[in-house]
Amino acid sequence: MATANTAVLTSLDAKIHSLADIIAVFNRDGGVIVHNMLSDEVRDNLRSELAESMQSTTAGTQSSDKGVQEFWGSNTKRFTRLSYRSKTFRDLVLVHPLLRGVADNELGPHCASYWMNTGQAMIIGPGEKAQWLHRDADNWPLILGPTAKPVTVSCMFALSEFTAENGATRVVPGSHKWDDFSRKADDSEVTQAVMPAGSALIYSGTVLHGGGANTTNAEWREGMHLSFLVGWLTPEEAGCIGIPEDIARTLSPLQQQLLGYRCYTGDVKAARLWTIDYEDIPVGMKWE
Ligand SMILES: O=C(O)CCC(=O)C(=O)O
Repeated sequence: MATANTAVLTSLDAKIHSLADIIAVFNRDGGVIVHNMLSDEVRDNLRSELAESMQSTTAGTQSSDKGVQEFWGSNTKRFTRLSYRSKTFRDLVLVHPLLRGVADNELGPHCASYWMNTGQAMIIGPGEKAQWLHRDADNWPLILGPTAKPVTVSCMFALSEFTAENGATRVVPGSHKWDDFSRKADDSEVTQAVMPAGSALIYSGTVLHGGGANTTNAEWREGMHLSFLVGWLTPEEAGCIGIPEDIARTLSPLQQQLLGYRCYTGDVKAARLWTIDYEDIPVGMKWE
């Protein structure tokens, strides 16, 4: 007999609930839906600044690796360099105060600073099948496990409405606290982050999740992922290569640091990572 589905994701509202409320649910469930993370105006600007890339990017990967092909999805469009492609992204999403509040709380105790792991459009097209469930911290397997410290925090912004049919992210609430990370989730433990446009799913690097199947005929689910990573680990995206120096020079120190235009220093005596000439990265450096 099939087991009843008991998996639930809690929805809060950025206009009503405090950061402490959001962190409490995030800690309990490993994921929380937050409504009103993006205003209509910000979302419209993001969509129009990213429209050309959304159109011109072809679905699926160019990699010949079968694992990458399957993970990516054959009818899913992905692209990064969002800070280069969109001023609204770099000014209002990359430094989103609520998301940074969650990341400060989750990652702050384990690093001197964290940086962008990746900012990635994840646009799931009709006919796409469900992605395998995974943990974002799978990227760093030697430090993944039930007793490991958190190293990454992720957020999936809904640029269009996320429905059960168009591929809303599948999540296994509570799986960040499992004693055994090799355990497979039962169907009854999986729910979906169904949410209106402008909302976001903020989730732990150790919660099981994956893109949902898109069973619609013509709807593209427009997701925009942003994740942060402790500054002493290598991120998924080469953030600073993705944004030219002439734009980087105009950004705030925080934006520069999140994008990898600053060195990592501070939590261990004399630790200095990601340097040039063993100095902080001088934006606008002359290449001689
Ligand atoms: O598209 C989604 O909803 C999630 C995708 C995901 O988790 C990933 O590609 O790492």
